[in-house]
Amino acid sequence: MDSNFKSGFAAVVGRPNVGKSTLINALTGQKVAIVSSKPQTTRSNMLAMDNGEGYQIVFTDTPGVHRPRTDLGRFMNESAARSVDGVDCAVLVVEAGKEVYDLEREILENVTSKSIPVILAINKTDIANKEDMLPQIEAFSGICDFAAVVPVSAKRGGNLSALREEILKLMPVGPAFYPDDIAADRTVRQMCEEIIREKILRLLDKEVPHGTAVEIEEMKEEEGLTRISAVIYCEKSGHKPIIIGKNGESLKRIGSYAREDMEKLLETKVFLKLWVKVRADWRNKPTALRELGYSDKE
Ligand SMILES: Nc1nc2c(ncn2[C@@H]2O[C@H](COP(=O)(O)OP(=O)(O)OP(=O)(O)O)[C@@H](O)[C@H]2O)c(=O)[nH]1
Ligand SMILES: [Mg+2]
Repeated sequence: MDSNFKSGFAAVVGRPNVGKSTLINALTGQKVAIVSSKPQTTRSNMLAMDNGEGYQIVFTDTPGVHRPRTDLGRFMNESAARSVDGVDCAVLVVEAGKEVYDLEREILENVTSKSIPVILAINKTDIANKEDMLPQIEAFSGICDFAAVVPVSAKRGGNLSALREEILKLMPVGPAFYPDDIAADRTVRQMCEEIIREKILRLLDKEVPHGTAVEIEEMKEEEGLTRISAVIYCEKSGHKPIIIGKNGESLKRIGSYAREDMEKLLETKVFLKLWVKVRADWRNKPTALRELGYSDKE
C-alpha cells in the first residue's frame, strides 16, 4: 500500500441548477448523476467515487438548496444540509457572474458552523461575463474564508484538475474507503429509475416533471436481454395525458431515450415497458415518500 495514498469525503452543495451533478460526473469521469436544465433534478444524496493515481475522493452529490413548498422539498433540503456532516471538505458550487444569494449564505453558515473547510467552485465560466466574476469573488470572500476559489466549467471540462488538486490538499492520508470498481452507492435498479426521471425532466415542460417519481416494478434478466417494467407516478390526473402525449408519443420518446442509456449501463438489450399512474399529491404524503425512497424514516 502506498503510504502517501489520500482518501476522503467531499460534499458538493449549492443552489439548484448550478451544475453540481454535472461537476460530479465530470470529476468522476462517469455518468452517475442525472442532469437537466430544470432546477431540483437531484432529489437525494448520492456518493460517487473519483479514483485516481494515489487517491480516492468520495463525493456526495446533493439536492439543490431551495425554499421548499412540499414535504419532498423539505427532505431534499435536509439531505443537503446533512451531507456535510463529517466530511473532509465541502465544495460550494455557484454560477459565475451572479450575485451572492441568501441561500448560499445559509449554506455557508451551516458548513462553517461545523468547522468544515469550504472550496468555492465558480461554475459555468464558459457562459459568464468575465467582468462580473471579480466582484462576485470579492463578495464571497467577504463572507467566508475559503480554502480555495476555483473558476471551472463542468460542462466543458475547464480547470477541473485545479479543483481536484485543491480538494486533494484537504484529504487525509489513508487507504481507500471503497473498492475501485464501485462508481456510486446506487443499485442498478435505482440508476435505471433515475435515467427515466432524467428523460421526463428533459422532454416534458412546465410543472409536470417536478411532480413525477419513477419506480421499477420488475427487472428480469434473460439471455442478452433485460426486461424492465416501470411506473411513472404523477401527482395530478391532468398530468397523466401530458406524460403520455398524443397517440402515446411523449411516453414513447421518454422510453426510447431511457432505453438507450439503460442499454449502455447494463450492456444488454433492454425491453422497457412504462406505465403512468396518478398518486395524488404524493410529494406531501409520508407513505408515498417512504415507498419512493424520499424519506429517512423506516
Ligand atoms: N454552460 C454551462 N452549463 C452547465 C455547466 N455545468 C452545468 N451546466 C448546465 O446546467 C444545468 C443544470 O445542471 P445540473 O448538473 O443538473 O445542476 P445541479 O446543480 O445538479 O441541479 P439540481 O440537481 O437541480 O440541484 C444543465 O442544463 C447543465 O447542462 C457549465 O459548466 N457550463
Ligand atoms: Mg443535481
